[in-house]
Amino acid sequence: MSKKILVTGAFGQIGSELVPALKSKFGSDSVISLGHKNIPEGFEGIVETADITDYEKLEGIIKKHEIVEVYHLVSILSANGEKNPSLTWETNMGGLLNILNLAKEHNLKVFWPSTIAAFGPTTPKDNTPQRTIMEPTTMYGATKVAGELLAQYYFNKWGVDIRSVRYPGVVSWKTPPGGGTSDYVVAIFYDGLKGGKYECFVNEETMIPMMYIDDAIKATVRIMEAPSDKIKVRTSYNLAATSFKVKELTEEIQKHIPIEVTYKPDFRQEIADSWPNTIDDSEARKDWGWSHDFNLPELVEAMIKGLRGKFQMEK
Ligand code: VAH
Repeated sequence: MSKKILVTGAFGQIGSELVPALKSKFGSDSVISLGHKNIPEGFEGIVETADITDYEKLEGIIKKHEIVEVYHLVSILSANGEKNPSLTWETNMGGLLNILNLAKEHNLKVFWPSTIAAFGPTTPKDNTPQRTIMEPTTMYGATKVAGELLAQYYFNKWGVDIRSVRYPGVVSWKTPPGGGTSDYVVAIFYDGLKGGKYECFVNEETMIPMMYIDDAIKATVRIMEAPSDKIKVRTSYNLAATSFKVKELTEEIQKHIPIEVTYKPDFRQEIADSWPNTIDDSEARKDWGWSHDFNLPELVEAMIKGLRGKFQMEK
């Protein structure tokens, strides 16, 4: 009997690529995709619908499918989070608390992503250490710092086997840009390929840690495969791949397609400026063998190839 895995937020940016990766690794019937209001038409697979703050509904799904592992991806991200901070707290913290209590009651193994948005303007910006000042200025960041401490508490007090990484800005083409600040890196490709120009909501000097989706999925699967005694950090591991300024990204894209980028910074500039430039992820590399594959050139090539295929199919 193959193990049963629940993915919450299964239809978001990470989930829409993690689900196929888990299916190919463990078999299609192993993966149960939990959505709420964003389940795509014609999705092929086992789907459940629930509000992440509904404990009873979630417990029913855990029992029905005999779930043993949960990848808990539901989160309201940084930009959308500032539009409704109280909903962000309720969703991000209420959801995580439900998953932690279910894990405690049903002996579940859990993955949950934190983010480099858990750092703030007082955090050392270059080669940000694993343990450092964490005073984020967004509600999203506050929920991630609180979530990291909650996860560590459940591990220390009840032995809940929850593992976590601090994702950088994740870059992918399968889902359109969402409610994140880092989504400018996705939007530049969408608009660039569609119309040859892009108006960027942060300035050309903006530089934050980024990661191509394949690396993010690789880290997610790898940390969950690691033996428990290798996981020395039970808040969340720093994770990094590459960092680049918007102007460097534009120059790299222009090697492949003509694109004109203009700049009109908005409220997201202040959010991006509060985050680190580069991250020290040496503990993840030491403890559970993390390594990344995509630097800026490879990321740009993969994004252009993927989107060309996607747009071709949509014609
Ligand atoms: C966001 N994509 O922009 C997320 C991420 C580091 C950024 O956490 O909110």
